[in-house]
Amino acid sequence: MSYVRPAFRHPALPKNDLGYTTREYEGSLSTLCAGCGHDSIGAAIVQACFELNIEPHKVAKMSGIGCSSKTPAYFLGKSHGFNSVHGRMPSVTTGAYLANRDMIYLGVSGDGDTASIGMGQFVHAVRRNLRMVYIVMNNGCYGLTKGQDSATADLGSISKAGSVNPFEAIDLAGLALELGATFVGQSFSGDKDQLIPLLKAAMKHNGFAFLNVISPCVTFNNNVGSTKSYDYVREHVEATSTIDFVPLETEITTQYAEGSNQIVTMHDGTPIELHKLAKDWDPKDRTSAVNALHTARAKGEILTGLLYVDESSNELHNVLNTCTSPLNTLERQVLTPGNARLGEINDGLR
Ligand SMILES: Cc1ncc(C[n+]2csc(CCOP(=O)(O)OP(=O)(O)O)c2C)c(N)n1
Ligand code: SF4
Repeated sequence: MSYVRPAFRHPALPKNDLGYTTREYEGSLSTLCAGCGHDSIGAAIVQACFELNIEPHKVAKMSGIGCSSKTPAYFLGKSHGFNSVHGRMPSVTTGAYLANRDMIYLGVSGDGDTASIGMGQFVHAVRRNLRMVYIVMNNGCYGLTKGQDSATADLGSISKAGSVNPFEAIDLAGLALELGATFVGQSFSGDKDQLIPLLKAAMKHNGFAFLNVISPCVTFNNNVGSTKSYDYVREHVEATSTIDFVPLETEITTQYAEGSNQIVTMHDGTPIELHKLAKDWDPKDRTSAVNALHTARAKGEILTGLLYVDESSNELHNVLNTCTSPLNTLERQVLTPGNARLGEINDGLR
């Protein structure tokens, strides 16, 4: 069986401003189980990058280990990629980002990859506010190693084998908010109308953009009693808002009832328009977002949408005042300025 897509494409496929069709943003054929939520998230990434007119070579796909971490092979086949070690995606991305701030970093992880072995790495990436999109494809289990409960499995959730999970779940969106994340969104792989604009907004964010996406594992965690099955999630999802991503040059003309919509301006000036569904929640107020999450959890709901955004986010390179050019573009003279300069630096440290 070949996993390479045929080169044929329909001549009438729509093109974006760069003259590319979605084919230029696809990867090789997926080897995941048919119906796996992860493939839907990959398809949403393809569509978001197509709509944002992103040059594929400007993207670096970073991942750890797991079915989720395999997905970068199935989207953006013309982009850079680094499939790292289990739980180590954040540190590898930090290194790449510090060496080259000009790329768009798309980090893909699983709930096992992030909430267990990679937890220490994850919290520091949030804290440092590096400019990346961090997507957790959250199925509540370790899909690649045959479906053991992960640390995001809900208390009382029943596995395919019939065992009841005795532990409280780690809420990654809540944790990211507590740690000071400057962009926190939550979504469902089966809701591409919400996921695509969320991904676009995340890619425009000037800092760490966290997206926790519930992504059912059809093979090991889609049974009755599982709180990460398609049926359960569809029945319990509660959207905080719907989002319209407004291209920079387009005037916002739609009218909504007062108090129901809110404009968020991304770093490059791009406005996104949130149509709020929950009255007492403000996406620019961290405490309000934390409260909304707690309230939803108490009611057994899964809150989705853009939960929180800090428009004035100050990303890592600005904080560290680092070199503006990618390190691989620096000439030898800049990298080795000579003994006189070294002497000045040493004198400054005495
Ligand atoms: C250091 C190390 N420990 C354990 C494993 C085995 N392992 C591979 S994937 C995985 C968990 C995958 O779960 P998750 O990150 O949730 O991704 P999913 O497959 O569910 O998408 C584990 C424990 C490994 N590859 N490396
Ligand atoms: S085992 Fe689960 S997570 Fe892995 S590809 Fe299959 S459905 Fe997806």
